[in-house]
Parts: sequence; structure tokens; C-alpha cells
Amino acid sequence: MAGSAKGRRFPEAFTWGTATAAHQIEGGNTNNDWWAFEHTPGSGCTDSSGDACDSWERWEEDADLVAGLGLDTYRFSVEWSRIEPAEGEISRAALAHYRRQCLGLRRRGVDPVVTFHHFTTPLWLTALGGWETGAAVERFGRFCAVVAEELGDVMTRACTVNEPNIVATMGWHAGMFPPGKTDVDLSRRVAAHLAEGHRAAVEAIRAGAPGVPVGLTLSMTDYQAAPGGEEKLESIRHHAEDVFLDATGGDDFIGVQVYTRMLIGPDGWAGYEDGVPVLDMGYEFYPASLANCLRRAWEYTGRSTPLLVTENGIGTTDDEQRIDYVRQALSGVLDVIDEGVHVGGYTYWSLLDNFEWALGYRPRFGIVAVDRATFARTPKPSASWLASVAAANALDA
Ligand code: GCO
Repeated sequence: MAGSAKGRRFPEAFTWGTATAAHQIEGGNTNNDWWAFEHTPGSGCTDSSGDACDSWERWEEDADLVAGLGLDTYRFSVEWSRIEPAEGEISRAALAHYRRQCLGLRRRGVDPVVTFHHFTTPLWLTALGGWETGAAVERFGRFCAVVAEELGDVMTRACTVNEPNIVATMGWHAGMFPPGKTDVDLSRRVAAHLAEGHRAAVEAIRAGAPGVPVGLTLSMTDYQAAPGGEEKLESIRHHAEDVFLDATGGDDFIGVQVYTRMLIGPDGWAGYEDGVPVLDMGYEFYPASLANCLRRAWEYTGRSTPLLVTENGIGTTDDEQRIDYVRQALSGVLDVIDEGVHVGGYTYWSLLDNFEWALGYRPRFGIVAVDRATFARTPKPSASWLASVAAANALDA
């Protein structure tokens, strides 16, 4: 019951973690489309990813942080352009690095959850047309087979393509991610290829890493209709989310990633309601969005596939606001679990303050601050707060 002395408990096997992505923390990933975009005049990027958080060198410090907080899960991504720097040329050293990272996490009692594609694509592949052509689908499947073979016995879970909807929309429709195009038809073609890429990845990972649960991680938005916006909402959500949820049949889980809501009127985004708090990211502080999207993913897919919150978080310099956001979001998770939705875990985005793509280093999503000159890591109060929730496996215990 809400408010009992022991707080509201999560299910026994509920997992707790944080997430990162290679390009946002490793540093020196110069061989992918993002690096090129960051260095393209007029792209709108505010920073070079540069050294990022130097996590290529400091991954053990990161693993210590996660373990020190008592979290059982660390979701991170492998960088395709490091593992396959030229087509068909596999870096055994890069693979060995990620294998050591998985083993190092396990030694610390942390489950490695590996994302195979988190926004970045090697330059050799974009030169062939990248995700605009089917070429990427086949190449991605091959890459997944190589990684699955190497990490199959040491990873706990595999995430295929991270937020294919964001990749397609931001890169080919909004023009704010590489390649910076604004062509809605092309963005839909890219979306279809990314969905095919997900299927190819599931097949390759299941073959190379039998028994490792595999799924898609999808960005979801709590779309809400403003007066007269119902039809438009359906159409936006269809292209942004449903076409990808349709590609998850038979998967072991769906990774749900939610940050905010969006009001939709007859012509699209209806703007903010008066007086709502707007975050550094340009969207609304709306923690209830997580529960609403979990409900929708569950119902839309016919209650067939267990859900995991693979990302949820807030970019803010106000760490109290972060705790407030996560507490409210988790309260919503408990509500939907009570309603019968299968939610197996919560992964906060992000462990570290890191490279927030076109917005550079300004938005602060981390529960751990990173000094941009020394890379020193300093946990924030939200880190110990999350650790205490995870330890109690309960909210407000
Ligand atoms: C994602 C993005 C992350 C972002 C995060 C905050 O998967 O959503 O991949 O890389 O940093 O969403 O905007």
C-alpha cells in the first residue's frame, strides 16, 4: 500500500542500473558519422565529443561507480567504428576491450547489458549510403554476429538498435543529427531499414549468443491530444513508434525509453501549456510520461512482451529536481506494475554527465558529475538517493 512504513516495494527480481553510450563517454571516436557531423560547419552541433568522459581508458572507474552504488546493471554500447574500422576489417583489440569490460563488470557483480548500435555509424558505411540503403541492414547483421560471438558468454542482455525512431527523425527529417537532412520520405525509408536492421540483429545475436535475451530499445513520448489533435496524434505516433513496436514480435523484451510528453493539435506539436516547467532539453518536466508509455507499449503489443525501462532521466543542473523527477517516474512504474504491466527493471540515463549529441556538454543527465579537464568523477546526491532506492528495492522506504 502506498505510504506504508516499508515504502512501496518493487517486484523481487526487479533490476536497477544506469546507462551510457560509447560515443557519449568513450572519447576519441573519430571514425563515425557523428564525429564528422560535429565537425561540419553549420551542422548546429555546439561541441566536439572530443575526449568525452575518457571512458575508453576509465571504464574500470565507471564500473567501480556502478558497483559502489549497489546497482546490478550497467547498460553501455559497443562502438561499431572501433570494432570494424574499415569494411570487413575486425579489430580484435577493440573486441577484447569490450570483453574485458563485460568481465570486469561481472567481477563486480554488475550485469553487462550491451547495446549494439547507439546512434553512430562507421564512416565507411555512410560512404556506401548508410541507412538510406539496404546495405546497412546486411552489414549491421554481420557486425552483430561478430560481437555476439565474442561477448555471447559474458553479456547478460543485448539491445539491438537504440532509438531507431530518433535516428531516422532527427537525422533525416529534423536535420539535427547526421546526416542533417530534412526529407520526410527519406526518413521513413531509413526508419524501415533500421527496423529491418533490428530483425537482422535479433537473428544474428540469437545465433551467436544463444540464451541471451535480446530486444529493441525505443524512444517513446507520452503523446497527448490537445483539442482537435486526435487524428494527427495517431498519425505521428504511428510513424514515430508503432512501426517499430510492430517489429518487436517474438523478442525477449522491449526497452522503453521515456523523457517527456508532447501535446498534439490538428497541425502537430501544440506547444506547452501555460506555466509548465521546460527543461534544458527544450521539453517539459513531466515524469508521469514514463508510466503512460509503459502502459501503451504493453497494450499496443498485446501484452506479449516483458518491458524494461532501459532509459529514463532528466538533464538538469538542479540535482534535487532530478530526484523529484525520478521519484515521480518510479512511483508511476509501481502503479503500472500494480495494474499488471510486466516491467522488469529500471535503468537511469545516465551514469555520467556526458556528450548530449548536438547539444554538447551542457545538458547534465548524470548522477555523477565529470570534470571536463581532469575527468574526475564526483557522485551527486541523486546517486546515493538512487542507490538507497535500489538497496531497499522500494520507493520511500
Ligand atoms: C537515447 C539517447 C541518449 C540521450 C538521452 C538524453 O537513447 O535517448 O540515446 O543518448 O543522451 O536520451 O537525451
